[in-house]
Amino acid sequence: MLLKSKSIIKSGLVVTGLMLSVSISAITTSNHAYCATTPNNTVQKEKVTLYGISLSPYVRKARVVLHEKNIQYELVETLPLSLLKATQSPISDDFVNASPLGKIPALVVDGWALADSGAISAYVDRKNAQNSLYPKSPKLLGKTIWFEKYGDEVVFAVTTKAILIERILKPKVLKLETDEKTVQKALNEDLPQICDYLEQELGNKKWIVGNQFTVADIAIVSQFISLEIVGEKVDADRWPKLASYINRVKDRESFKKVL
Ligand SMILES: N[C@@H](CCC(=O)N[C@@H](CS)C(=O)NCC(=O)O)C(=O)O
Repeated sequence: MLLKSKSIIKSGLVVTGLMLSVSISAITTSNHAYCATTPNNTVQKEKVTLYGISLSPYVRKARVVLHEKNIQYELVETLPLSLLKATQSPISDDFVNASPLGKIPALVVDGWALADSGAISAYVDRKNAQNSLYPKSPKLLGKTIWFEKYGDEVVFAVTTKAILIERILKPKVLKLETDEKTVQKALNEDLPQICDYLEQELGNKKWIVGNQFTVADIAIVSQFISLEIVGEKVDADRWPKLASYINRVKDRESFKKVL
């Protein structure tokens, strides 16, 4: 549930119905506190801050995990360090201290910092053991990490790096030209391979690993959202299982809260 929003959006991008706020001028201008009750309805005592922007699929993944695990957090909007420098935007010491590589997301819990969506997801999941996003069985756990990495690395390289960054970040934020050749190759050659693989791996399963919703589902679908942001989507006639899987994952309350 959104409790408060004192956001002053410096640069807003409205793309295919999704409002994406990219705050370039100052990270402190846009803070959102998200509230969740803890599993036993106790008040959460720790202050949890997540640094990043909603446009980032890794930030999306970390936010969905926080919502899945009912952790209350504040989103402090910041671009990664490389983009803060490129756009000559103010750089916050708090963010730099929280993210050794200057990447987003980074999490701070009562002054203790952790970067990387994978590390954050594992930490958040262990904090609240109910409804774990990591299967107990060693084999299923192994597959979960495989598909999480597949989303973070392979799907990212196509849907986010070659498509979203080219079509949105480069022209709108960096004032650079889109490399349309890269976009077309990603859409017509690389994406179909990913869709073929996932369609086959899904079979008749509800989720990508076993019959349990896991961090792998969050990682994969977080990257497919990048496609939708640029107005593209998975062809449901060609990949019906994958298309309905993406909708099923997006239908979870946790995803609805961040989309
Ligand atoms: N493995 C990291 C990747 C994070 C990442 O690459 N985030 C991008 C934003 S989508 C970033 O900060 N890029 C800036 C850069 O590489 O300098 C994670 O899972 O959090």
